[in-house]
Amino acid sequence: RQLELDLRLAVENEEFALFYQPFVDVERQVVTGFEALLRWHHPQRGLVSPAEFIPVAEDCGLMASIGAWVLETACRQAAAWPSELAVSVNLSPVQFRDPGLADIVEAALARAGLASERLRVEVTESLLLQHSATVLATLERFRDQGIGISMDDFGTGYSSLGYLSRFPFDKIKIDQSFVRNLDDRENMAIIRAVIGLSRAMDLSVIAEGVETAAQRDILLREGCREMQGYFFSRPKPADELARMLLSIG
Ligand code: G
Ligand code: G
Ligand code: MN
Ligand code: NA
Repeated sequence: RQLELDLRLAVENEEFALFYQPFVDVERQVVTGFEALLRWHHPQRGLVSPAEFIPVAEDCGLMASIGAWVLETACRQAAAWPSELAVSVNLSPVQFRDPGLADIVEAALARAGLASERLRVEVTESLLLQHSATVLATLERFRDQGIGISMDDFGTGYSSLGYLSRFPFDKIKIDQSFVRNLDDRENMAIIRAVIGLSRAMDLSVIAEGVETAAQRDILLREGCREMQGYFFSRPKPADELARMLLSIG
């Protein structure tokens, strides 16, 4: 397929970039960190969404090298930010097939000179279905190093609540599909349940996809103080973010 061929060239030609979207602690009114979101500048097609090319990369064996590039770049760029800001990197389940993933992460941190406490990783529920000892061992190494682990898109996959206690997560991300329509009683009930669950399990919680002041206010009232979404900021190119941080700095 053409996309696969183009993707192989993209790795060599470094056509990738990271955009960053802030996490906001709405109660304290501060930015606590940024999620790194991969972008591909295709020479003919322009910006291609990761939703389109990551599944291809996963199928054709390119995810490991793209994922390593993301880790390397995110750690290096975050090392230049103020030290209270964390960077959060999405990891594909495919990357966990390599038992050396924790070594790749440690090497990226060391080369960047980034404290491990400033890195967090985001994994989806599908990872936990692999039922593999490697996955648990890698996540436990992350935890032991002080790297935060977020369960991304919570509530959209095969969430077994047992997974939440068996794996060393410290944060749940409420999927944007639940935030989108808060007038819906079922969505609201799910959000309440997830917030309650996070409290009971001593996990922090963040709501994704917050687009309006009304959504922000409802979530805050329900006890979710950390949020992410277009209402606060769209994902921004790394250089634009660096300039913003410098001018605030
Ligand atoms: O940023 P955007 O909404 O277009 O991202 C679409 C999807 O791609 C989301 O599910 C997001 O988690 C995923 N994604 C973005 N960047 C990365 C990345 O660096 N690695 C992986 N594995 N997924 C990513
Ligand atoms: O799967 P993950 O949660 O990592 O994907 C995050 C995706 O959601 C990214 O592609 C990002 O660009 C997108 N996103 C972030 N904030 C918003 C928002 O407020 N509204 C919508 N529709 N998408 C968002
Ligand atoms: Mn994510
Ligand atoms: Na998500």
